[in-house]
Amino acid sequence: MKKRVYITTPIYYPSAKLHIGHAYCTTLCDVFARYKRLMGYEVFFLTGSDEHGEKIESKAKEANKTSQQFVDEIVVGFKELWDALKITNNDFIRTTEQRHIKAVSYVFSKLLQKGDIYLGNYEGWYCVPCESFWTETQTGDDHLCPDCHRPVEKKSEESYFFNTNKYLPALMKHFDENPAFLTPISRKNEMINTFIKPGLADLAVSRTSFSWGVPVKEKPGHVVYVWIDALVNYISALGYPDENAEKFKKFWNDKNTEIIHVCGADITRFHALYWPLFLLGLDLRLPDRVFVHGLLMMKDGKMSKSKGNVIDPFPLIERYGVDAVRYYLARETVFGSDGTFTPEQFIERVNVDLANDYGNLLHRTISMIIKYFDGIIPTYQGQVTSFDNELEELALSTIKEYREQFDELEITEAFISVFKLVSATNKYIDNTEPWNLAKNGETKALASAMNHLANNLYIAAVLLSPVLVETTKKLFTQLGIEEKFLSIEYLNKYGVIGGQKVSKGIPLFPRLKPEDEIEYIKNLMS
Ligand code: ME8
Repeated sequence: MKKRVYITTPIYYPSAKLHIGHAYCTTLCDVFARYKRLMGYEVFFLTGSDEHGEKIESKAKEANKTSQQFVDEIVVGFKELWDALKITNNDFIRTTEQRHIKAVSYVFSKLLQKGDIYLGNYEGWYCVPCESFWTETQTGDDHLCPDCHRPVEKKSEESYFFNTNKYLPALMKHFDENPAFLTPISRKNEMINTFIKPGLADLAVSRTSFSWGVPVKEKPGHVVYVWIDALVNYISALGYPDENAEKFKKFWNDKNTEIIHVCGADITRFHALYWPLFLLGLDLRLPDRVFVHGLLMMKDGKMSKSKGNVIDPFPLIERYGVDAVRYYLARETVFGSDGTFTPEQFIERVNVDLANDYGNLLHRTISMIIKYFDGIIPTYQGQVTSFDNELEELALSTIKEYREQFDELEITEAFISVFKLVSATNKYIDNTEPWNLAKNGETKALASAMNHLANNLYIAAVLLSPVLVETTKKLFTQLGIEEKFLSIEYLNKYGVIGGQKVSKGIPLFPRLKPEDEIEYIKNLMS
């Protein structure tokens, strides 16, 4: 078992404010990072901003700002969003920082010296928003970008090229030997069929038509292609090119560290093909996993400013709380599949899972413990009824299943498992009928029921703590559980909770009125 994890999000373009799609990726990575920390791993979790390139340069011009001023302002908003979402990144890398620029220059020079990069001339169709060149066949008769479907422009310029075919056999070997390297499997097939089989062209890795980038020091007038620049963030943040830097040694070079890159389906080829090829050129180790998540759409298709269907996460967090937003993102769309954001589903998730199933279970449990046991959780007495037996078995198997799922980045599935446990615990109240046990003076069974309810709530709370970052503390407070119990250590054995004094608090998640809230969210789309 590896005891260290390095997890990264894509570094987003500060060309506009971030939307719910970006929040989706970063939140899911944060949930994973928190899970691993809960399991005792040492985690390094990185996010950042990809600040160079033609698109940013032209946006800044439009706004009458220098490129640096422009990105500085937008990046403030990135950091505010991550604060609001309680993202626990260990570092935030900006590609305009000196530490990064130094690494990009080094990488370019090294690949040039090795002969992996050569000077040539590029002619092709260029998509400015995607910063990508395409061939005649790829853009079709209408000359549209095959990725974003916007018009491309014909361009010819002197350019450096990266010799992709030099390391392709080694990369293919890596794919074959490491089935988990690129998942979900559909993404691997897509890469092989769309890019490898037709033949991977050499990649243009410098530009001369604009200047907002890392200069190629060997050739004035050239700047390093934004994708080399961007991908290098994953190592520059660790101190590369200083291979003796503490973080680099620990989180990249040490084979005991599991390196996981998470990215959206729109940028798979950069992470699964070009990045590993560059790393092979640099004689560096390849990541263990590239996990590709799906894209969130809106009902009317792709999110876009021009369609006016973009959702800003801030007002959602303000109105419904950070945990509701985080939970919705983690639970609604299976991590790895595409999804659709709808206000209706958002409200339903919060109401059904969080307010009804989870919040209500806590509320009912606390009320009964106050009523029947003066607010003190009875201690664990083993399995008194057959319902106790069943519930304990389910709790223990849920913990196991949850861990297996989480380790495979099946984050949504892991939370589905926890909510099955929550539902079964609600059902346990119906089965044991504590009010009848009280009426009939069956104190031992009643005490056991209260203890099982408290223990199951506790287990669910620990398992949900990577996503419900505020609620877990509230639940602990209401059940009188000390903070030190927020640890996986105590979950090995059933029945650790007992003897605490509970207290009634405000509901964890107030029930929302669907019509009003759906209207409210619809009005947020802009
Ligand atoms: O591509 N649904 O930056 P970017 C889900 N700078 N996730 C979405 C999404 C949506 N609708 N829209 C965006 C870049 N994302 C480069 C990355 S990395 C070395 C350089 C998420 O600002 C998703 O993770 O366009 C996607 O891959 C990423 O944002 C693209 O962000």
